[in-house]
Amino acid sequence: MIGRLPIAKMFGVTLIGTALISVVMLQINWNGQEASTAAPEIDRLLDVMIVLSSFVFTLVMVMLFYALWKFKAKPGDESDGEPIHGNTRLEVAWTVIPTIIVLFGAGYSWVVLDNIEEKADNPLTVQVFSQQFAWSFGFPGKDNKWSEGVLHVPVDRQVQFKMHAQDVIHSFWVPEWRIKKDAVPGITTTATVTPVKEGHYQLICTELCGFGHASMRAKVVVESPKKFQEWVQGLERETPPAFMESIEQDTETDPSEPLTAGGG
Ligand SMILES: [Cu+2]
Repeated sequence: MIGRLPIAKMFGVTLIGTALISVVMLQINWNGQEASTAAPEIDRLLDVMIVLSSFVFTLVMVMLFYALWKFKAKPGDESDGEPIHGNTRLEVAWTVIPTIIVLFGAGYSWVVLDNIEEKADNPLTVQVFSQQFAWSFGFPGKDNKWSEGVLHVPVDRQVQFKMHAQDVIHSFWVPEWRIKKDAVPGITTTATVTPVKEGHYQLICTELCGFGHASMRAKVVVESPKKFQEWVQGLERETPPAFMESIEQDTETDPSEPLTAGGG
């Protein structure tokens, strides 16, 4: 019985269902505005994943409802179901199709990650210090300028954020930039972002780090390079010694880069 499934019809219904669900799902702006070079690439990847997931979901639903309708017991039928000894074609199909989908997703994600993390010629390095429950930032230059709770960056220039967690694991996330990166005690992790839209954003801690986690936010301002320079020069405080020490002590996750102290 199972050997004579109406494959062509079921596949047709699946394609129509996939198209309908995809059209609805792709109308929704899931991630908000795109404010970095990485954002459109990540959103495109999400769109492709939405279409693939819609296909898998519809295929499973079509087969489920077909089985419910086709193999339903007649009223009063108390007998056991027909013994089934497998179906080679079906088993090959449900192994090969998901394998192709997963390998495609992995390959595509790899390419996107490679693109968005590519190092630009003259990136700005900003040290990011996270602690329960606050963010602060160290800027390049001899005097180790330091800002608490407010991060300014220039527009259209790549920024390499070097994370230094002071206590537990935190995570750096500006939704409009899409990039998310864990700050792990003892390790320097790096988030690479090129902001492309001036404006005000919010840096959110996205790793549950204790009682004050929900309020662990910082103000982000993307502005012209000139305004950014003025703002950095206007900073009065220097990075506290304990934070400077954490820069020296943390190990880099990318062994090809030497340790840099003081945001140089
Ligand atoms: Cu947190």
